[in-house]
Amino acid sequence: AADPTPADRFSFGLWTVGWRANDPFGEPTRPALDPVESVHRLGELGAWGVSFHDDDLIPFGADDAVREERVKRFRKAVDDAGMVVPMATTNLFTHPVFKDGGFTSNDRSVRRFALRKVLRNVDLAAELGAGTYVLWGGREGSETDAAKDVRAALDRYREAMNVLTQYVVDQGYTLRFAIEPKPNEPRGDILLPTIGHALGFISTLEHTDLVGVNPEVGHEQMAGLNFVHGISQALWQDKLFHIDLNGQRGPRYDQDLIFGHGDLLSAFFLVDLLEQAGYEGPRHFDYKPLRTEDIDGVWASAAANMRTYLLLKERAAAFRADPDVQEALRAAKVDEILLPTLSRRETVADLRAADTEFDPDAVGARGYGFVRLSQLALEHLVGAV
Ligand code: 3MF
Ligand code: MG
Ligand code: MG
Ligand code: MG
Repeated sequence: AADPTPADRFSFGLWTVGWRANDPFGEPTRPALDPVESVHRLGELGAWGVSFHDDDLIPFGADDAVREERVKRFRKAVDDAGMVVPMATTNLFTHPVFKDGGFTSNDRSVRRFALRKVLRNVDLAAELGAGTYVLWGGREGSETDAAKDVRAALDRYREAMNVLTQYVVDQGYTLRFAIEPKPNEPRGDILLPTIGHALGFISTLEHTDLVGVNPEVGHEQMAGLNFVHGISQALWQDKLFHIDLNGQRGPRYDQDLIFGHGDLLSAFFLVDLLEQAGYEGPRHFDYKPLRTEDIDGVWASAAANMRTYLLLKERAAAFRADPDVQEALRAAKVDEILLPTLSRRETVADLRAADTEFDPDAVGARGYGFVRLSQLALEHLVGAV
């Protein structure tokens, strides 16, 4: 059951396995990978989809002939592998032109160029049948508060989103957009740093129904936040359009570890949540194969992401099915939170009248039994049950 199949809806960015392991202090340790090779290998490993940035596929500034040829080869590889392209995105961060941002650069000509770059790749995404278009604004931000009028930058961000959503409506595309929050790196501070900031921003947009979030495990954890809580709220607001699964060890640089290789307990509860909630989107991995690895290690790392997800899914199902767990959940009143706090037709006066029946000292003295529940989860996770 830990062997992935397309029914599991696992997908990978071309930039993940294709990362050549250059970091701020060191040169690449691996040769470039042909996207066609990546598609075939990922397909053989049981992945269902591949996603891409425009520049992963078509070199920045390539002419139309090169563009057409690259797209054709890629499309053929995806078809031959029996795979799909569930998501596409734009590189608005590598080229120096984007050093002060894309949609929110102080330079208006850069903002116009960024929009043209996105629009062009939105057409390609629609052509390849993608359902989601991700926007990670890695360069939208600042290092000094003297240099950015954040309120105006948010106006420009919103303007860009309104242009893009109106464009897909006008073209009759079925694409939806997903904003990917990140607190910092590469900018000192990035706009829309967390799921919560992004959800607040989205609520101000013209086509708010067409825009959701693409949260990444490590990005929320870089901000010290609980990813399971963030994903829960995104689901609760029907805004979890896509997800970037990976691993991170607390607040530090963006590690992009294999899924589960960071906070494993959080990964367990995340899989439990996604499966319980019936999340139907892609299980997309956005990770980096360790810089120490050769190409065999790259494919081993891709397989490890999927296997970890499936193992956690098995463990989470066993946790839910365990009679001891079910009893512990009841004892901990985990299901009681499903009951509305006021009964139907109960008034504030009725609520007040109930005060006589309530003994705060007695209730305050009662234990909730969360330790037992938490330990049961851990024991299922480590296979002790
Ligand atoms: C950076 C990221 C990005 C986004 C990607 C998709 C390069 O930390 O996570 O990966 O996921 O741009 O929009
Ligand atoms: Mg990351
Ligand atoms: Mg990332
Ligand atoms: Mg990401």
